[in-house]
Amino acid sequence: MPMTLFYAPRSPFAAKVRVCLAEMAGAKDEVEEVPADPWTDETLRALNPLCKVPTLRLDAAAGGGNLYGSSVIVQYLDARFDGKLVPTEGPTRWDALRREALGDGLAEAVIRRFVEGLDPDNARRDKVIARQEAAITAVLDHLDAEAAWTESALDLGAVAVGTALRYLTGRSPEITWQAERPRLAGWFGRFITRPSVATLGY
Ligand SMILES: N[C@@H](CCC(=O)N[C@@H](CS)C(=O)NCC(=O)O)C(=O)O
Repeated sequence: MPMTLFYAPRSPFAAKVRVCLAEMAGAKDEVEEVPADPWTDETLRALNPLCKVPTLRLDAAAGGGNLYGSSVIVQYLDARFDGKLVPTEGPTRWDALRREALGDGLAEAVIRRFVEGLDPDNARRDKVIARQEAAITAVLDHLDAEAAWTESALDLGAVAVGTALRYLTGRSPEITWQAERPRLAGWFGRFITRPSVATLGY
């Protein structure tokens, strides 16, 4: 039985894992991708106490069990399939993981801003939204300013940034970020044409 990756079509964290999977030679055939709604599908909780996506159900070759947390899942797959998306040592490793943290934080800020905006009666709403927007702006500026990474081979950090930008652009189109950040926008334009991204759907 292959491994199973439970994902939600709109989840940026699940998209990060799915893009990495598609970028790893030989890995995609070993993992069945199954859509799941973490908000309504409580069967997911038996695999992951947090009841979140992405969750990866391992196969017998791995001794069974489950992995969760998009970074943990990608690092597992990279090690197992020699995916070369997670540098194993040296400054490039920490740089990739640091950039992954920026991408994850960007996605989290976009999600939190959206969710807070759904509740007009929340007294803390404006303050929380302003804090998320400050983070979104600062992360975008930072990624554009350190744009040397956009010339390097794709790694986990770049995928995390790309899938977070894709989520930002779809979820919050009113945040226009591209014109002021041409290097980041240019890289993102190329990222979304990669087959691993273009075939995500949604
Ligand atoms: N840090 C986790 C975040 C995963 C996450 O928050 N997933 C969301 C979908 S984008 C989810 O499943 N939410 C359901 C919930 O919060 O109960 C990761 O990197 O995988």
